[in-house]
Amino acid sequence: MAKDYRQMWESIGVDLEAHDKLLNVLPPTYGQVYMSQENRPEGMEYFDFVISEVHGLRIQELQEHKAAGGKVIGAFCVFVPEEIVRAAGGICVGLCSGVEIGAAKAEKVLPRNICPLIKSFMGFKLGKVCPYFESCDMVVGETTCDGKKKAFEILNDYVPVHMMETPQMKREKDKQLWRSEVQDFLVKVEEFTGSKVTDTSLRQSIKDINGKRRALLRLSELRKNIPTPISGKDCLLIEQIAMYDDVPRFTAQLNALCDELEVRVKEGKGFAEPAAPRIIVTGTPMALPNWKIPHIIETSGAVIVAEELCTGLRYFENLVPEEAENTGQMVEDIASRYLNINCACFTPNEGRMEKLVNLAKEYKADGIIHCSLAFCDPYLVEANRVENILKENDIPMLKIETDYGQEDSGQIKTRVEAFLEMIDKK
Ligand code: BJ8
Repeated sequence: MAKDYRQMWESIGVDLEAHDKLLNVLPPTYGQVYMSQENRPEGMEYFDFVISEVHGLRIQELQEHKAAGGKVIGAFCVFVPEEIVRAAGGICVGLCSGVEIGAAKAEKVLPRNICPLIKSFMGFKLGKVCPYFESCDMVVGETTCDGKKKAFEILNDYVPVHMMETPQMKREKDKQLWRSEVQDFLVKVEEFTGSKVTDTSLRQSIKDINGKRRALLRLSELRKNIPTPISGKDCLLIEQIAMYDDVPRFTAQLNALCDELEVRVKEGKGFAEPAAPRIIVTGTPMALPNWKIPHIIETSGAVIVAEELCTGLRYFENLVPEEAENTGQMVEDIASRYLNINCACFTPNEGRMEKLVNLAKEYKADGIIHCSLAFCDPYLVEANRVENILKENDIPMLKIETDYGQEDSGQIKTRVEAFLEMIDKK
């Protein structure tokens, strides 16, 4: 980071000592995982810059927004409709929780054997490590999995949490419930920000967020080419940054990168050899800076062509219609768009199975790697169903269960290499 931001971090309540520890880990990891890649597109420079300033410039922007009377609202799930926050003049930031930090503090209030993502967000908050978390005026929680749902009750002692009841099924009555939750969220955001959501502001916000999704979809389309013009690791990074960067700036930068990638495609330039095995990763979200599995896959000779993850397609597929005339209709459109997300917290979750089979065809994938965080019941249990359906469709799959530690990296690498070898012989 070019500038010294310590004063700013201290003023928002960040524990500088704990924060230093986090910053000491990030740059070497980033250098090792990202800067070691060869032949990266020039347009990645912007995203490298964003990471180099991850706790600097963007936090400063959030603080300026707050100083001007704006609110910052944090979210842990792609079910939180960011259109509504933006329409009320707020900034919605996806809080990441992709690193083990503050575990000792988190374990004082949570069981030891809980999903690392939940432990991480609790550790971040109790340890006052994350300037994004410390910038949030409110956090939006959801009733997706049990662990998160109950953890939000505890989190509410430290930061105001607004809970949204996310249904577990997709029947008509669940859709109605979800629509009313989205409507209540709009009212809550209006009260909290003191700004009315108008037809005009909501329509514009829908267009802005759709613009971001279109750019991400454009990137995904380009990855269907053989050879794919960009690494999966770079795409995951872009998808992670999408959750907290300024919306129009991010969209413009990503579109510029896509322009460059289109030229690469025309010239037949790829990230890897055309014969490199093409892999889709699916499972639990890979929150920043969790790049462990993608790094292992792509340093084993394969290329990741899509992420069926919440830090991936689930975040940006499906747009909200832009033609609605009034806020009521827009709220309905937003609710239906979000209820299309195929999270394993739903039962049944057939949409995810169909999606995976189709993605494998569309992206000409040779195999799918199912990555689940330890103790995540919804994804770990659903992995078996995914495996059966992929088997029926003759799509090879490897199942990985892991956490944020690096101790199992060697063992996972051996399994990934064996999987790639098996695909190669098919
Ligand atoms: S829409 S995947 S972001 S809930 S990994 S905390 S499920 S025990 S993150 Fe998720 Fe929304 Fe679903 Fe996506 Fe629980 Fe599993 Fe942990 Fe999880």
